[in-house]
Amino acid sequence: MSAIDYSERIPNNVNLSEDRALQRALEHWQPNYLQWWRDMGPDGAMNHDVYLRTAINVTPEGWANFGHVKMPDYRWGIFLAQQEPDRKVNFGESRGTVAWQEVPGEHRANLRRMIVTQGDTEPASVEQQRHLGLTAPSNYDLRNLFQINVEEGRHLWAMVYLLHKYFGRDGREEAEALLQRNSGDQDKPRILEAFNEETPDWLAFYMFTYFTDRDGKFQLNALSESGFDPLSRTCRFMLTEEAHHMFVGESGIARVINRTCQIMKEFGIEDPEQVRAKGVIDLPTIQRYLNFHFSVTIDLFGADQSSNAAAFYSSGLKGRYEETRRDDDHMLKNQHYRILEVVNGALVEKEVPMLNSLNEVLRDDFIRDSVAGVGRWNRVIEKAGLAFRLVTPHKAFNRHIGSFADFRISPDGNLISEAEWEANLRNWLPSETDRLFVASLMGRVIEPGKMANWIAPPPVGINRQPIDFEYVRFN
Ligand code: BYC
Ligand code: FE
Ligand code: FE
Repeated sequence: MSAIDYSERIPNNVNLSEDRALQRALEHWQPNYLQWWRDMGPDGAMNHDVYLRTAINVTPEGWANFGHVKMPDYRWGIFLAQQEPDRKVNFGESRGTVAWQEVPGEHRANLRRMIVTQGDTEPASVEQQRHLGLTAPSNYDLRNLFQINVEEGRHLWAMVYLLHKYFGRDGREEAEALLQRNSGDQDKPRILEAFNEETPDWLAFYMFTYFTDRDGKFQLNALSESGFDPLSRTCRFMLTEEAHHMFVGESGIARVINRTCQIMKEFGIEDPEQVRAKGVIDLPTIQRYLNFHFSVTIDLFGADQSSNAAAFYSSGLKGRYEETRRDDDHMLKNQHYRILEVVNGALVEKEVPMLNSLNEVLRDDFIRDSVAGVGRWNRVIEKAGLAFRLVTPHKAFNRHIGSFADFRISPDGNLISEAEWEANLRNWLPSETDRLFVASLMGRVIEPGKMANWIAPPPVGINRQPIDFEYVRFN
């Protein structure tokens, strides 16, 4: 069952044609999805021929092929990773029992909520990115944007399949609602805060795909440990697509930094205003964007102390990052974890029950992974012989979720007054002026091989094609 059937209206490897009721329900949802894609998907791009990869197999070897397609004709489908024989529930109270192929009644509400939350982020990101095609820095980048967009669309399909197949009428209603909420909408916003922010320019886009898609990596990894086997298999396949999204972010920022450093060296300038005058993005602005996207993204892990997180874990629904590779009892009942909290005007460590801290555990894993890539960006600056270094802000900085939300904390982790916060805000987070400056650089460059002035070319093309390949053709 690793090959995918493309002869059906909805490509799948789940034998959809054998479940006529489900097939009908999904075929009924499909035109609504396509309507949403036309209304809320990439602006003005429906007729372009885009060099996209399409999944054709769920085994790691040769799982995708590439070719020019118009995005509305992309074959969004339902692909589950191969079933592992004799898979067990690997953590929590039911540890050791056979993994569930149906939803355990007592966990139905929690499971639905998690699937809906996961599903909601996918179309949200497409909505956030819908105007970026109009200001792409190159034909190559434009293609990468659209590749990410169609795959996030497929991730929505992945969650909608689970809702339709396993949650009956309320699942179908949730699937409809996923097309009705919209990013940033006053009345019907997306569920999680970061997905209601704007992604107004390409610096924001690369930061988003570096940090926020990485939340996807960690959440999907935790869900791929689920005792509910269909969720596990769905998420495992989604993760194979996710790697490219983070690559676009990491390499995108590296190219921006590379170009800025090149100009700084060439003209022997360091002053941000002088750097800006050359039409490239100064490093302090990149730092402020980093601060914003990092802090908004770590909010996505939820509160540091969460009884929801404990319940999701104990009931075997959501594990830790790489749960099955960890060497402990996978119950965590009497274990503890150190979290930070504010006591008498200072951040102090406190030992709390591990089960309630699992959001924090995942956040800390995410932070370690994020910091590694920031180190790679710094090597680009170092190679250019410049002293500037990017840093990830303290995890308590600019938080809106969890125990730090009530305090003002500087990027280096000091509790500060409201006045100090206000006085420094424009040094720490992108100001209106920063955003206007970055926006002023965003002109559309689409001739194959050409790059906008503010970004270096990528080292290699996509799927071994040259950098000046016509990744997107315009009609
Ligand atoms: N914004 O007990 P807590 C991706 C709410 S990204 C707004 O800590 P919990 C992608 C929370 O709902 C991966 N509200 O919550 C990336 C709760 O509300 P109630 C997305 C928030 O449930 C890029 C209350 O605060 N996947 O795939 O333990 C492009 C107390 O919080 C937020 C998932 O997130 C927030 N940031 O943790 C495309 C996986 N945080 O009950 C795609 C599924 C918390 O008091 N979701 N709240 O009304 C989950 O596992 C959990 O829902 C969360 C939240 C980890 C998100
Ligand atoms: Fe996704
Ligand atoms: Fe993604």
